[in-house]
Amino acid sequence: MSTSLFDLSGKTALVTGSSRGLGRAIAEGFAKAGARLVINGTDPQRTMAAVEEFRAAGHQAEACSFNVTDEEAVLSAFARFDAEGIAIDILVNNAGIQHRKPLVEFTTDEWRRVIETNLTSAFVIGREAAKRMIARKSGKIINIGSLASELARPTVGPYTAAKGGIRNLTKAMAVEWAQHGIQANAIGPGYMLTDMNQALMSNPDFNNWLMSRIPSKRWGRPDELVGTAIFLASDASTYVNGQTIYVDGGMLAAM
Ligand code: GCO
Repeated sequence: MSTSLFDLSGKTALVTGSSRGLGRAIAEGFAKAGARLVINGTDPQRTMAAVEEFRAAGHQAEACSFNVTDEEAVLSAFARFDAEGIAIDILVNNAGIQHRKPLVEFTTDEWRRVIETNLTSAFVIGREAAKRMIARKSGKIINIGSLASELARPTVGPYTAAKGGIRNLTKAMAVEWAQHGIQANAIGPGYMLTDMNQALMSNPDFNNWLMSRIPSKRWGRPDELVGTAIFLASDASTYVNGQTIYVDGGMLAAM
């Protein structure tokens, strides 16, 4: 039973792509707030290693390794949850990839891979989670967007299209599922210190440009998403729906 607005005790959270990066940070924050975690990743060994670390820290965690673009694997995962009585109270659609090059150089298959991983997977996993949340008249869905949900920059066209889709998929989820006690929202991380951005961090020209665009004059840390994620996953946001909250050091506020 929740004892405070931000307490996730008694809740089970599935965070896709949570063996590392932003998903790992969010999952760790949820665990510290009392949630049981279902850790997901494409690599079973890395996923299990993460689960062992959660358990060593005294948290409840289990592994569920699947590629979010593999619909059969997603359906099998939810069949397992049903069979084992695991109710996913909180879903974070975090898994995603980046692919940078001029739009005219992308093959259609490369386009599809980014769209499938970053957008379609959020629909498929969101649909399966929502079917069960509707039956329980309760649930939290948090999609991970990006500054690219609002703005574009050269060389990340497919990612930008996908993340713009995340912003509006979140609204679509909200307008259909809010009546069933589900809150669907999104977090738009700014430029965060993650493996995906390593190439950018080590590019002095990009880094100088970025620092000129961010009022906070620094990259964000993955743990700086945790407060917003707990807010959206908890009883503190029961009347918040369809929103994208940007955690970006003020970048979207600046001309
Ligand atoms: C890029 C980056 C960005 C960040 C983030 C910004 O190449 O511009 O990968 O997309 O990862 O999404 O909000």
